[in-house]
Amino acid sequence: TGGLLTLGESMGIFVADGIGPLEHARGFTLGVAGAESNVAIGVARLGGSATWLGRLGPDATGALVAARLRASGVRVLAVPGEAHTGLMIRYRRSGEFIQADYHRAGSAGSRLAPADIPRDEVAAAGILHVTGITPALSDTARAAVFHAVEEARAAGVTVSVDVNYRGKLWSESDAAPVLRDLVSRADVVFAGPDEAALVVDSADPVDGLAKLGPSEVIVKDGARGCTASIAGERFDVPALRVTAIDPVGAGDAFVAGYLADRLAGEDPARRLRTAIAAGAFAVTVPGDCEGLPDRAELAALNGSDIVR
Ligand code: KDG
Repeated sequence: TGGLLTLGESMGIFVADGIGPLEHARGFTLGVAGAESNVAIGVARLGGSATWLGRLGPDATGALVAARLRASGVRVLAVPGEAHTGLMIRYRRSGEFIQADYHRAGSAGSRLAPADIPRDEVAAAGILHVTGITPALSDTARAAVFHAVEEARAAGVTVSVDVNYRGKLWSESDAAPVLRDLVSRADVVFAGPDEAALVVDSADPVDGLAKLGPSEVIVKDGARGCTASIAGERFDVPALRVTAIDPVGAGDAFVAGYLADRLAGEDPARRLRTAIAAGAFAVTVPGDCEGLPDRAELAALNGSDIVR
């Protein structure tokens, strides 16, 4: 396809309406969560071709995940699993303090395995995108990620990694060596400042990550914008000022913006501007992937030069 191929676990998510302790929540909005599928949706909205691969259970939640991804223009390679599809519950204890319960241990998605990865799909991709969430899910899921990465490298396919450390899934000491190994096999790496510090001990997180091997390192820092080193050139791009409603999914939107423009052959400065704008859109809308913009919306936010 020459487009984006990503793999991981996608889940149903109940997001409590309103703000306060979960015990007082009355209504929930049902959606789809999963960092990798958020990126796939973001790329598709921006006009790129995007495929998501993962295991889904034989249940209504699995059907929901597949249906919502397809409705967003993502090609779904669902590996049938016997276990249940994972679920999350998220609520806002206060306006700024967002909490999540995972119900994903033993899920279909967490049982992803190397045999689930079709070699021809990896070889045909323009970019393989994985995150540091999947290796935390199980030994087989970890093996699947590294297997896909090695297949991509062997086929000359660009490997993109979002470090995406999730403290609810594994400890920093378990995660650090695995994430470092993953980063060292990547061409393109995205990390937050804390994630960079987990992976490398360096005064300059961008340089530290670049020394592990990736030629494109992007450190995203929310409202502070991003710093990057791309083919040896440094970039600092400020964030756009927007009214933040829900920060969840902004990092995925950023990655989607960057990768969509990379697939479209845009230069690094343009990719970063699209990434920043897509992230800005995501924080203005509740939900993990509902706020992801299309090209016309990006142009409306940021002036017509953002649109191709
Ligand atoms: O980046 C947003 C994700 O955190 C969310 O969609 C759920 O994938 C998820 C996770 O594992 O936390």
